[in-house]
Amino acid sequence: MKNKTYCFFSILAISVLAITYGFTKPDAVKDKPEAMDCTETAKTSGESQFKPTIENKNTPPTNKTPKGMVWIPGGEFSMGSNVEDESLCSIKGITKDASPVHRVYVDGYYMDKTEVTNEQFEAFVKATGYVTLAEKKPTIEEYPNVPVENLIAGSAVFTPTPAKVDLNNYIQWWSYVGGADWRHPKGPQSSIKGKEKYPVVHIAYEDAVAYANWAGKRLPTEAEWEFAARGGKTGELYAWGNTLKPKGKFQANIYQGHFPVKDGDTGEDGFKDIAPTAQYQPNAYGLYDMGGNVWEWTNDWYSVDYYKSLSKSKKITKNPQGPDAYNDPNDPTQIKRVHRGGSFLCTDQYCTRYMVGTRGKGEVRSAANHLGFRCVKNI
Ligand SMILES: [Ca+2]
Ligand SMILES: [Ca+2]
Repeated sequence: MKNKTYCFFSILAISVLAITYGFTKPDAVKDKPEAMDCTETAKTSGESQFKPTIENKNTPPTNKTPKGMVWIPGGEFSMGSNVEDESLCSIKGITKDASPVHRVYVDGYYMDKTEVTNEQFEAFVKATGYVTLAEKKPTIEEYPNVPVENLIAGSAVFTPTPAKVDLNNYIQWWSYVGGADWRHPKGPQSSIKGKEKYPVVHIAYEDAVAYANWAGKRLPTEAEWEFAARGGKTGELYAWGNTLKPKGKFQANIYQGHFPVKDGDTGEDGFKDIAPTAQYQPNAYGLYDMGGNVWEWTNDWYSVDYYKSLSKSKKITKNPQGPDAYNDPNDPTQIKRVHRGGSFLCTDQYCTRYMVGTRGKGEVRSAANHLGFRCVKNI
């Protein structure tokens, strides 16, 4: 375990905490979840900052739509979040990187209906012989201070804890597992046999870009991702509306029960782990799993104050491509890009980043078993 932990920090320098929860850990997290003041509805700050979404009118011929994709018209919309709390349990302040809400315009594009699946990624690997980062042994040149015996190929795997734990220390429920990769999501003994329609995981940024290039597609910008996720609606909390469980029914694969305890996930939404893609209703654009299941890479650098800088101009930002450089003051040495949508590990006790306007982030060479992607394509 010592070696694993050492590798975890030294080799991958993984940003799982950043991927999942953000680094700013408030004192409130120290409370036991059952002691928290949990609500059904997220608190938002003041008057709504959202102005109506104005979709473009142009629609390309439907017979031109690439297989497995849908047309996203683009247009003008209010981007970001004014949710005050990270969770529905009064954890303060972590969503601040998604404020203020600001006005953005994006051109139209096609987007994959689902997260990229194992069978899609396998077709790419068969055609190209591509090897993902998680499958490659880290080199001594990359990590001169790490003992050679610790340089093993692998990735981060969610490992439930035997008992309740303080939620301040994410290392308790993430392990660096040698041999974990997209074909072996939980390590060498696991496989993706029969999981062709599940999202591919253990994908680093460069792996996602390589797939997209091969497929004649690209990764979405953060603005394109959010425009699509909102489905033409204005300022709603989730990709499916304003209520977490309309008519008592979950609309996404997230986490219920006590996090991150072994057998803690009750699977009330139908799945206790990762789910096949498209198991819930699509949003208004026909997109599945824009909330939950696996986090999705976007192409933008992560900068904590990017939204603030855009909103200062008071103009509508046209086709934003992200900031010129990454900037996470809590973790300044890590090169990060934006993740969106949350995952099957997001719980209302702790991380509600399945809320459509909120943001995630991850170190570009780090992967995990709750991180995948989907692509877009220009007209
Ligand atoms: Ca679930
Ligand atoms: Ca997703």
